[in-house]
Amino acid sequence: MILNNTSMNTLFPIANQFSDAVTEIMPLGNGLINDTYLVATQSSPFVLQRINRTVFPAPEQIMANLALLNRHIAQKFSASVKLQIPEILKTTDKASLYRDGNSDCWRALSFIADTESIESVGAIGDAEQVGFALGHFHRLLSDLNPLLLHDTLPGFHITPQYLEHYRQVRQQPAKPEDRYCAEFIARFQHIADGLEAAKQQGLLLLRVIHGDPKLNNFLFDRHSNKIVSIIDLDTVKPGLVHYDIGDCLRSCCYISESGGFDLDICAALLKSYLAEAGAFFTEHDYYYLYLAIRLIPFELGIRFYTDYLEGNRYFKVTEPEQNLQRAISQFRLCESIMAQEPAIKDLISKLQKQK
Ligand code: GN1
Ligand code: MG
Repeated sequence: MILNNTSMNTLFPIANQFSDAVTEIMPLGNGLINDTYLVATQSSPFVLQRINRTVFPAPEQIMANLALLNRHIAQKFSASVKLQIPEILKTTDKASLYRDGNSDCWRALSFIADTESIESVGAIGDAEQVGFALGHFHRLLSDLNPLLLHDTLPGFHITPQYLEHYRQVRQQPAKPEDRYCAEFIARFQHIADGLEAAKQQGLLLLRVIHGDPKLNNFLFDRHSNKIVSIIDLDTVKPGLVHYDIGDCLRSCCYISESGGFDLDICAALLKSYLAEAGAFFTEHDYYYLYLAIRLIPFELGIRFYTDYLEGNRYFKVTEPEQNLQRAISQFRLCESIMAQEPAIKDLISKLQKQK
């Protein structure tokens, strides 16, 4: 994205709320919800974000959760903490958020220097790093009462609700791509309930989750290639770690050439995840892993397809059919997962035995 002079002119006064030494502002990352910029200053750079108000109705709650997370991690023995998370930078008036003339909400976060994010897993070592980092994140927060956190996005990852909403907006499919999505959802709608039913029955417990641990939310140190940070913490809230594991695997195991699911990456990632977080994994947690791996791409496909039907109101697009194409990719990934069901289940049971 190139920033023209008009957008630059509107961003400078906003960035100046957080620092009086701003020199340059550049777009950062490729998130589909918030707008993110890197702000260079005469001292340290920082990250400036406009929080999407349609998606996150209560930005104060996001900031309160992030502050709690930072306090929780800060009181741990520092050598036991292997991940940094961004810190909140206050406005010159000491506020966590700045509301501009359009009532848009802006916040600033510390920038984790000398790191990079990746868009696809290049080597098994990357997958091991991601598994470790997600497991470590869950472990660091496993002694934080999830009910102390606000639910910043009610309904997030509650698949039956996404399905219900889809049913309300669905139309007669117009083209083959549409028909593929509609038929896929109709055929597999029975899988939507798995995790929520287990949660209702008390088989899976609420824990503190990240909510959006896709590959590019992990930051690798440029020199060591080790993950040193996890970002995008707006959806940290009470939930099932299974949502996180499913989301992390659907993004890391996606094979761009074929659209399939890479079992070797899955094996490496789960193994290192469990080496870190396995201590709190119960029999039920293991049992529901396969269902989670299958569910989250199905859910994301429904979310993309519904947004396409509703005119792309939630996920940013650069062309009108992009959410339809994104939905198809998720459903194809889900198909590949189902085709490998015996192998994935076998892998999970081997990991459980190694415990
Ligand atoms: C959204 O904005 P971004 O890319 O960090 C979405 C995730 C999806 C992801 C798909 C709050 O995250 O759930 O998995 O797009 N975040 C929210 O790319 O809905
Ligand atoms: Mg996100």
